[in-house]
Amino acid sequence: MADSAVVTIDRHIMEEERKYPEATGALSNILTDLALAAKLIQREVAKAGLVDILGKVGRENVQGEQVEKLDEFAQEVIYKSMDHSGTLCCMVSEEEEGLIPIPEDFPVGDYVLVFDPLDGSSNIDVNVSIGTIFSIYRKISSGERGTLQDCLQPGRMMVAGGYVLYGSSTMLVYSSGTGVHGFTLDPSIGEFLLSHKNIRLPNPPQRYYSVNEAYFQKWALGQQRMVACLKGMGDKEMQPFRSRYIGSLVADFHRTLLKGGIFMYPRDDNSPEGKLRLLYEAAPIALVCEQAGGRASDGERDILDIIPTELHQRTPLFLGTREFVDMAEEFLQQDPDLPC
Ligand code: P6P
Repeated sequence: MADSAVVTIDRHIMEEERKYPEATGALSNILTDLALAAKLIQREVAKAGLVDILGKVGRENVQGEQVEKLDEFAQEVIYKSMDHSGTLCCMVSEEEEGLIPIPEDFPVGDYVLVFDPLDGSSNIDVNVSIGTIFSIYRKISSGERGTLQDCLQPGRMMVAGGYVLYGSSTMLVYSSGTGVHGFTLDPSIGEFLLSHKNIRLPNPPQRYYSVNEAYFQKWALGQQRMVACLKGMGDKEMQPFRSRYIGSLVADFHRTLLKGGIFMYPRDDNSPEGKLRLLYEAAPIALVCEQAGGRASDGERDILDIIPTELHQRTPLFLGTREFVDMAEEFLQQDPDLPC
């Protein structure tokens, strides 16, 4: 296909589906519905400063975090875009404590949607890029309607995963296991157009490290030594790194995907399992990262190999350029008294 071709996300999804003669079209419908939900969310995010959709709704979500009005809006949009499609057997959301069943009077399907409707929502009021993160699994239980067993699958079982970044432009980036493709929303025609075909982490990478250094004192020694070395404060000659940290996972990862480097959200004394959630933050981002030639680890093993035990379990997260993630694991597993 000529690179100048104008390819909408719907056309791309259909062309991907044609590669699988046995495909029923259900996965395509889910992805198409998610693209529609993204457009509806983007419309509100874009005018957030103008209408009364900023600020908080005065309640906490299951995470104990203040729910922003846009969080609630995004949750509702995705739920209502997906609940009647007959493609899902259940859903899991960052905003809801338990499994979200499909309403009794709606048809059910063979897929599970796990999503964070609006990650980084604490950044909404200051106009920092935020994102929607999603992952899709096949139902593995025998029943018609989804169960916890269907939701607690390792990332390796994901059939598709990705994110929407509401930034200077709105992009939908996803993988269904055959590479990573990015689509940029053209608001003038309301279409996501293929703008980044087969994204690969760059080689050589930009030497960016991305971590919230405010927690330095709470980190394990290996984590402290690594960041000291990345800053040129160790006694090992190392080509210098530069620091970039936005504090919005999708934005920090998207930069890492396009430029290279390493993003880290390590465990610390206050958060022994880290802050980020495995199912709907780390795992879908890890799929995209691996499919683009990178690595995603919890500091000891691949994120996609972790078998979840709880819907909202947290995990430390190190992802980006393969050699940098490998280096992070070495620091974390090394004797802390070794020089950098
Ligand atoms: P900290 C945003 O609140 C978020 O959930 C992620 O998007 C982001 O990577 C992380 O938290 C930032 O956390 O502790 O650096 O403010």
